[in-house]
Amino acid sequence: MTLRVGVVGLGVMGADHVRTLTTRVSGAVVTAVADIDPVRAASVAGGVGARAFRAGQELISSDEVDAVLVAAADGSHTELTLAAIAAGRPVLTEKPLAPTPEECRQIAAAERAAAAAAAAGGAGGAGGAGRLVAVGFMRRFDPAHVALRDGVRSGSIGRVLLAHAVHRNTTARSGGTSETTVTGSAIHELDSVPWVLGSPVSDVSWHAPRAASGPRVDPQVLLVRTADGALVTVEVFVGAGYGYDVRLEVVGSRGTLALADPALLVRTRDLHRASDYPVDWRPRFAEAYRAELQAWVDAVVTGVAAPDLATAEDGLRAAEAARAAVTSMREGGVPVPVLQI
Ligand code: ISE
Repeated sequence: MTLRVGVVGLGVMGADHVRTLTTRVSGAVVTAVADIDPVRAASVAGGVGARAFRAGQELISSDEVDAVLVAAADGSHTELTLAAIAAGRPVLTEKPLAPTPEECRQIAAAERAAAAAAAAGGAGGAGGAGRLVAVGFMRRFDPAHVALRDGVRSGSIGRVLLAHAVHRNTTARSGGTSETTVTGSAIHELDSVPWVLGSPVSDVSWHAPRAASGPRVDPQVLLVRTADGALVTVEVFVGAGYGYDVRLEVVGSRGTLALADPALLVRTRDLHRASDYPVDWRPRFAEAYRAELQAWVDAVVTGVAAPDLATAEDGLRAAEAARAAVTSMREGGVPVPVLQI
């Protein structure tokens, strides 16, 4: 079976996912795309021989797709994901699953209800074990993050004590706020760090130096404690200016493990040594996006859950941790417990 995928939202990530699904993922074809900009929808559709829709809801309910990828604005994730569940369409929603924990709970509840109805009717869930919803936390498919997770979980550095995460963008997206730095950027670490360490986030406190510039506080630092007592620093600097730079080091009782420098080349010349940074996340995580999309397609086609594919519950856990961070931001940086699910 070739999975017919519809992609809703053709901005930076949606367009990239169309390219990846079309050229680097087996077992799937993009048959429909939707965007509020009809010119953009027609252009992307024309490039891959898909049908262009103006509204995501129309694409979701059309009989031209088997599964849906939601890459539209964060504020539309809830309505589009709920529509996919209602239509019985497996859906991969870009992070965050939804901007608030309440919306994530609504999605998780709708997925459970759909799974129960399907079980009563004898049908299985597309993502395996009744799961229709997957969330685009692609760092779980980054080979370096996978190796880091495996090394930490093997006990090779002893008991985990600390971790240090750095997440720097070249330029901040326009329209962002101090809160969306947490819900739209730090959300990656609020999923990947507990995933690497194997322990959920228990509390978060928010900190910042004097604002680097403008109303959006940038950089920000989250001090995260995990349930098994590790202490993690998460620096997010969305206007760092020099390049896209994601780092993670884990400090154990017997040693450390860290993501290696992802640069492919190092130049030496005139007494200098240099390597390049990518401009944004797409080149840095190209293999992660490909592997994540392949895992999602395979899970939908076979009905067998992909172990590392983030679920609606994972999206909710990250949203609850983000809520705690934003609450701490508004309350002067006090540690705020994370509501456990
Ligand atoms: C962006 O939306 C992403 O998801 C990137 O992976 C992240 O690094 C960036 O900070 C976000 O703005």
